[in-house]
Amino acid sequence: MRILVTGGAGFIGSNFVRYVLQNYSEDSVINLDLLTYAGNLHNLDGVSADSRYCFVQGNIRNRELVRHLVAEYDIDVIVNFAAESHVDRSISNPDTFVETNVEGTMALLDVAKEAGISKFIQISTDEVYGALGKTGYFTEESTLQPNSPYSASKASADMLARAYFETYGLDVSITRSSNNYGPRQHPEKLIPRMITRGLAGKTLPIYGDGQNVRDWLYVMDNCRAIDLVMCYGRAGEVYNIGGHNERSNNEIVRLICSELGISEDRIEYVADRLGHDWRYAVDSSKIERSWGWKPEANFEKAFKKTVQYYKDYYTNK
Ligand code: NAD
Ligand code: TDX
Repeated sequence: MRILVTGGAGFIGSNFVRYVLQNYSEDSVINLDLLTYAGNLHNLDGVSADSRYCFVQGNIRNRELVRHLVAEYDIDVIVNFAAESHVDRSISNPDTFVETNVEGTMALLDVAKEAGISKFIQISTDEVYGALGKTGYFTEESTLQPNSPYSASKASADMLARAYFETYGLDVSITRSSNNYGPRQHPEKLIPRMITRGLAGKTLPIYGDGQNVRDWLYVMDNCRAIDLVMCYGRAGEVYNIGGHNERSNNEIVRLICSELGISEDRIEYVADRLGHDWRYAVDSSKIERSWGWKPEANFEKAFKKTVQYYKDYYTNK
């Protein structure tokens, strides 16, 4: 397959590019990424020399460019990771979230439709379902109730993707995963932020009372699931991907203190995020039933490895 990956210089996209090149000797990857503040070509160190890989700097909103790439490289599949992905930034500056996440996805869908692309994977998020209380799980049938400008823009993109399937018959599948952790994540996000601040001797700012819960999924488990959806996903369907691994923010930050050997006194409780979703938890029984996928990472081991990655990356920089 010839795969157009968008946003492949970011966290999940770069892990996915590596996953594909390592596991499929016949496949090639074109990586279209604008290199915003969140894109980092170091995430692709060691990949660039592979003759099956090509990087193009550009905007997913640029239809001409996307059209050209699809024709030039005879693309079979588009996997759209490109997005503005940080909730806090969406609260202070929502415009770019609509531009990239909504208009950008629409441009890709348009080109895919025109070119007769055989598969389009929209990478979405569990945040489109809103927030949970102490009990319950998001299923693929849960109502979309996005609470932040970020999740509202992702939900809008999902609705467009659905409409392109229903109206034009474009073969679109949508994945909605829970919070990913692992190597190559931008240090604005909880886990790398706490590790890098911890290493720099700074405070560890937890929003509110730190009791908010996220369902942590190792990034390579997500890549395996996306690969299954890319190969076997049914047109017009949504697949939830979760880690069965709920942790409060307090628990995560305390674990980081213990891994770094620093005092929990460094934790500082700061003003809460506006509209802060209390709990996310994903029911991924559909993808488990469909193809036997399960999260395989052992959290303790994968978390240790993740902390070590950031320690190495930021001390060797
Ligand atoms: P990221 O912010 O690390 O990477 C996003 C990438 O997209 C960057 O390389 C950036 O340069 C690129 N990009 C941004 N705007 C672009 C544009 N207009 N044109 C081309 N490239 C552009 O994000 P991530 O954490 O890797 O998330 C990837 C996708 O997965 C996103 O769609 C996000 O909504 C979704 N997601 C992320 C998580 C998570 O925990 N990180 C969980 C669920 C879903
Ligand atoms: O400094 C912080 N302190 C803090 O308490 C940061 C950055 C975060 N938090 C809290 C907010 C959340 O409850 O930690 C939790 C995780 O925050 P983020 O890392 O910003 O992730 P979240 O808001 O849960 O969204 C993430 O998961 C779903 C990704 O950023 C999204 O792109 C994805 O869709």
